[in-house]
Amino acid sequence: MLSLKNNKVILFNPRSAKWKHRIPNSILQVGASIYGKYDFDFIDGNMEVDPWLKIVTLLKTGNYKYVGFTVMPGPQLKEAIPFSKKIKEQFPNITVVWGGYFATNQHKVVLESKYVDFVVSGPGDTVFPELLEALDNNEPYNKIKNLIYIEDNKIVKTPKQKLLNQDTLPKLPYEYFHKFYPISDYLAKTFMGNKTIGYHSSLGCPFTCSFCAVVPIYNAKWQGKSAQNIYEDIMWLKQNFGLDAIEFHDNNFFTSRKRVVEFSELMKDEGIAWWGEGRIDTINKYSDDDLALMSKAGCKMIFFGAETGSDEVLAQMDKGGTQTAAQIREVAARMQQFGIVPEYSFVLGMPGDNEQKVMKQIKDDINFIKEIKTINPNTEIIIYLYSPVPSEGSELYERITKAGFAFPATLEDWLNPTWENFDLRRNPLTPWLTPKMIDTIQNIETVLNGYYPTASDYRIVGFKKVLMKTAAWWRYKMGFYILPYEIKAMHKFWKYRQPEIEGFYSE
Ligand code: B12
Ligand code: SF4
Repeated sequence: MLSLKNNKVILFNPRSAKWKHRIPNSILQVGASIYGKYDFDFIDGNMEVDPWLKIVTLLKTGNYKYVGFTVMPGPQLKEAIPFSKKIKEQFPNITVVWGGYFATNQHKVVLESKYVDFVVSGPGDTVFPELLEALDNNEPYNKIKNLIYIEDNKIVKTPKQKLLNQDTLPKLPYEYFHKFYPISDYLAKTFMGNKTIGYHSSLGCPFTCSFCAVVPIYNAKWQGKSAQNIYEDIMWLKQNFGLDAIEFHDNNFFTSRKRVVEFSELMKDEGIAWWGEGRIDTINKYSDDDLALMSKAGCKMIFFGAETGSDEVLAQMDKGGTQTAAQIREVAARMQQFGIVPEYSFVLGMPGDNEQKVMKQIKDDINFIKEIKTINPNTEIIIYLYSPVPSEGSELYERITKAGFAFPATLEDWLNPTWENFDLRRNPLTPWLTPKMIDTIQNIETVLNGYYPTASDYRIVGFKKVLMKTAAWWRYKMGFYILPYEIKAMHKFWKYRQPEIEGFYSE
């Protein structure tokens, strides 16, 4: 039954990229949960020149009662925070609900701001419609799972829901979404194909890396849609919108070998290219036959959290205990054999006992990255500065708190540009990292991106690539990374897109 006229819902995706954005799967999936039960509008901040005007125009009709925001750390906060504040000031009867990674991991400051009424902590698939129903009928909501709210000045957290069987979830309402924003506007030309879509086939991750935002939300649980179900969605998108490439946005697409092999069998004659994120130790258990099949089925590149070349630091990160430097080398070599590009991300600047140790680790990792490039020059390297995630109670969290690190005390403090840089892992504000260390890491990153420009930015070819490589090669070979302004200038001039910040370059 559709809701009464004045109970409509707005689902808002705040702007996350300057241009060529991904389809906003978070609000699409939340939309699926209320489709047919509530009237709702999608607003994608990425697609609107003035999204606030759009929101306020709808709210002024008096037909709306709820606004749901999906919020990741970083640029999305620039719209999520001021818009929520203005909604509360101008429309105090509207219920504001936040979901997503930032909302969940930073729920305390979010709720203490007083302009967010509820945080949905983790999946919202059954929780969101239940919450709306309870609010609509003036019924208690304290029995609904995955909710965080303030009652009597105290933060209340309801129990966590077991992860649902993803095949039981409703299909994403692509056709309904299409009425608001044409799906074709999200099909991007990337290094993989002319019509690339972002698709999310599973929730959570079975591992517990101590630095990862997924862990406090999913507590080492994972659930994925079946290969058949994913295949059907993809074929539907292919038939209706001509899609020819997919970015799998799952935290860990390759968790179930059986599912990946089944999926590859289904995909092997479809001519669709794909990319996904996985773990080195998991993929290393795949046989050569599996990898050959995946390659045949269109797998072009796999993103791996390589993190560091130190076994000691890997153990400290709690990578599940099985990833080693030797495996990182081995997988780089194996991927080359099957024509799949390994995209390795490294996390530099982890806490150490003293300054010398932190610096030594950074230098060792830089040498390790160069070694990987020698093993497989096609390896894409992504460097992050270690930014802590507040998984309260964890050993790492205790350590960084003792070392003097603290998160912003208010929600609006997150809008400070230094915290945006923190979110983007450009400047982690961690007390054990000196400016010299940050410079060292960022300079090597610039030189590396000069000598080995990412293959995902397919505009950097021909003379651009040659010029950049020439400018960077002597620095790279001599290990001389200081002040690489000439390379920075080229990156700026050619608008080099770092995939880790805004996703793959696309048109
Ligand atoms: C696609 C994506 C992006 C896209 C943009 C997405 C967009 N919204 O437009 C791009 C590439 C731009 C991007 C960038 C960044 N991202 Co990002 N991104 C993702 C990714 C891969 C998928 C998100 C997604 O679509 N999920 C699919 C939906 C269905 O899942 P979901 O969002 O979790 O939604 C469910 C629940 O959370 C909840 N829910 C979510 N929103 C809402 C809202 C309401 C109202 C309700 C009720 C419920 C609800 O219900 C949903 C259904 O169950 C995630 C990792 C992941 N696998 O989720 C990282 C992730 C969210 N990103 C992350 C980060 C850090 C960033 C960056 C800040 C930095 C970086 N380089 O990684 C940048 C900068 C952000 C920016 N520019 O705004 C982190 C967040 C970590 C943290 N500390 O909280 C994640 C978790 C990746 C990771 N493991 O580190 N990102
Ligand atoms: S394997 Fe990846 S997604 Fe899973 S906990 Fe570790 S870093 Fe997070």
